[in-house]
Amino acid sequence: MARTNALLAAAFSSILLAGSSWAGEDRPISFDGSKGSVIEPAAPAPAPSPGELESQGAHYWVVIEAQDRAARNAAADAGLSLEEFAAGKVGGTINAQGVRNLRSKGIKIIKQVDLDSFGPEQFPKPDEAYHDYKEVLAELDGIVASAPGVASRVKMGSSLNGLELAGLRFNTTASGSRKSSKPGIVFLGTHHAREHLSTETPLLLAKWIADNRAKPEVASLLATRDIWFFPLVNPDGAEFDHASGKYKMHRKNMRKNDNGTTGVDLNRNYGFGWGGGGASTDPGSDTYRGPSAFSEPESQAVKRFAEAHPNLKILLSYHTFSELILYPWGHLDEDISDARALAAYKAMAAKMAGWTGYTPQKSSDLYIASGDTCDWAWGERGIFAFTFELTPSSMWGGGFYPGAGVIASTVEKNIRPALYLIDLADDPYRAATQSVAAQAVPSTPSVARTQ
Ligand code: 0X9
Ligand code: ZN
Repeated sequence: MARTNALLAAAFSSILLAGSSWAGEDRPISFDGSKGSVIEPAAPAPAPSPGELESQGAHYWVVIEAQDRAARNAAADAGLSLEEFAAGKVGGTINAQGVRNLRSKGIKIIKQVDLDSFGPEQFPKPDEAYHDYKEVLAELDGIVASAPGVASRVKMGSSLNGLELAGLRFNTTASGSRKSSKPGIVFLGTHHAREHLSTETPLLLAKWIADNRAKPEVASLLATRDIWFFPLVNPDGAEFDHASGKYKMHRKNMRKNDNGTTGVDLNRNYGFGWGGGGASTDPGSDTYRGPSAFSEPESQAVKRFAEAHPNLKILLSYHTFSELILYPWGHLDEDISDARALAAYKAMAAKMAGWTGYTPQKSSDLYIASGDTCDWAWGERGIFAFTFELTPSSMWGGGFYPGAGVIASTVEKNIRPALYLIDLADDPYRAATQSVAAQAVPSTPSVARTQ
């Protein structure tokens, strides 16, 4: 992929969150203080010029003061896409109207950096290990060709611009769209355009499964499960984000909104709790929910896919970044009402956190957001649904653009959780009551791309 490397450490060195551990009433993640404190304390935010503010395209990284969950929710309601969490502060992306909303709510902006001001010199190297859209298709074809009788190419639908929502299915008795009664699980990547590592992870996990299909523990899962991977739910946005050779920090799909702005946040567009908190009505916001639930072909495709496969028991949606494992609810403060399911969710999240080092928590403990994939999957379909926020843990570590060096290690640490969930797909409730067989993972898994 002809795009630039992610040495954003340099680009962002002046805008990062202070390195200290979380001190609030809740403690979503720890922060690696060794990376250094890079926010000067409480300097007044430079006011954007009126021209900047009125520009439709104005797009900022901001760091705001947020001592607790209520403050994070207020920021989410203002249109901030919350991405990084540290003691008393949150970092994220926002448009000009959102900045005005923050100010009118009295939320203190510690830092504000115009994302459009980053020049090519801040993205110095090609980052070609990542797969672009065509390379994703080629990689999927290569995996399928390498595992005859086990893997098949599938299509969930088409994006707004007509790109294929392509995927791969592992099923030894049903290929393509044929029905299967085996317990099902689906792995989704890249609802958000700039989160390119969330394409690589499911794609290369699928490759790892194909490459290791003869191992007894993998073979037994392949024989008894219906396993789906769709690594690129938002291909239009992902292509736009990298195609010019300079990352655009674009989050949404490529919908042309009535007011001239671009994009609906696909992870605010699902129809369970749609229109609630933490989702914006401003088309220019990074968290714009869209004009109606499931207004977008990409979220519609996921909906139709889930409806067409009632055997699906588990869904995992990969995002970046912050190294978290999130489970419902996202749109409500409350726990899900099914106590047995909640125990299973917690057991699964804790187990997978142990393997990855990611922090497990209820989504809304981080911040309220409505219309996300997982609330719909759980609330409407009863599918156990997780959001993984992958590496890195901070903007300092590369944020959305951590470079090619993290791909193999991220895939490697996600193999065991993926196999664990595949195993549990027959009865996720047993996570809380039975010890689930630990899946053997070789110490040096092969996760390299071939296409
Ligand atoms: O905000 C999102 O859509 C997800 N995070 S990301 O930075 N990748 O965009 C997390 C959604 C989880 N849901 C809630 N926090 N409610
Ligand atoms: Zn995301």
